Amino acid sequence: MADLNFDTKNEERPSVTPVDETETIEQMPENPIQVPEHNHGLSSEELNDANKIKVTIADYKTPLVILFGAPACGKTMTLIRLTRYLQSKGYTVQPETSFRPAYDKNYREMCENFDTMINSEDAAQSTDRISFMLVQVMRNGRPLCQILEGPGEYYFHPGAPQAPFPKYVNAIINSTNRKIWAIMIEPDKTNPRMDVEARRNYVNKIHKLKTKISPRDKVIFIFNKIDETNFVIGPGRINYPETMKRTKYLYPNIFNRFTNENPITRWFAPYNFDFVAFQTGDFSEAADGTLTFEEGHEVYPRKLWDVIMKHIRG
Ligand SMILES: Nc1nc2c(ncn2[C@@H]2O[C@H](COP(=O)(O)OP(=O)(O)OP(=O)(O)O)[C@@H](O)[C@H]2O)c(=O)[nH]1
Ligand SMILES: [Mg+2]
Repeated sequence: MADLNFDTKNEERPSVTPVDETETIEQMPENPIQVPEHNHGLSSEELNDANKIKVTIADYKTPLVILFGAPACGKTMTLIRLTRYLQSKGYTVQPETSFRPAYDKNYREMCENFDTMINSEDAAQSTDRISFMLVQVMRNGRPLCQILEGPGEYYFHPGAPQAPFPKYVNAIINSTNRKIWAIMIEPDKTNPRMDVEARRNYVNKIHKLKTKISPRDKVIFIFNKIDETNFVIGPGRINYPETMKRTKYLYPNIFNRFTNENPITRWFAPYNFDFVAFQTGDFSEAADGTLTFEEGHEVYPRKLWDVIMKHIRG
């Protein structure tokens, strides 16, 4: 049984597995597992075994942009910032309702309240509730790409760094969609779970991923939380050489598997990925303890979107 299900209209694809709609974690308060707030919506079976997680990518032709990164590196907020930017520029960004099974009430509510959530200033409202999200970006009714956001722990778990990817991640890796891997990194001291050892282990996980991704896929490294570094000269004006140097220091050997092997182009383009510095926004704690979000400068999502579009076009 594949965890990644495709459009049932296509006979050759595995179909969505029927599920017991009554089985929700809300109805199982006696569940002994400590469930992180943002995993609400997963069935008890999925919570007990990540290999049971079911996702469906109905559109297996439109390219997939996968936000890949450790817990709390900023995947959800990146999706939110990018969505806000795209909507302000006249793009349609809408969640794919079929992505999660019907028992995931949390997902259904996220789909119904997507615009409100995207525009909320309460950062926790969005990041705690959004666990899985697949959105479609359209321009003039034409789909351009789908952006996939998932819990970081299923890509890299600092407490279980050797854990293999759950089945659904492998299924996404092996899906027929053309893929753009947006691999996220961040400065040190911005994420308590990502200490020196965790960052080294994360590099290993990225290398593992590299062995699985298709040569026609593209890779973008997103250095998020750039506002927490000294490399910002002005909005969007980044000291890129220093940011790269810092990345190599914080994540030793991270780019080793991404060197450009082309004998001609490698002299002026040593790597085969794009590198984008990013800031989703400013986060401040309000008097009542809630974390408020103020979106960052537009230049960041604009540049990121430009790079994504470059890869979508070819
Ligand atoms: N300084 C700064 N902090 C950020 C930025 N983006 C995200 N953060 C912080 O990182 C936290 C986690 O962001 P999320 O978007 O929820 O992270 P995530 O990768 O979705 O995390 P998981 O869902 O647990 O995998 C936020 O609550 C912010 O505190 C940024 O651009 N700058
Ligand atoms: Mg998240």
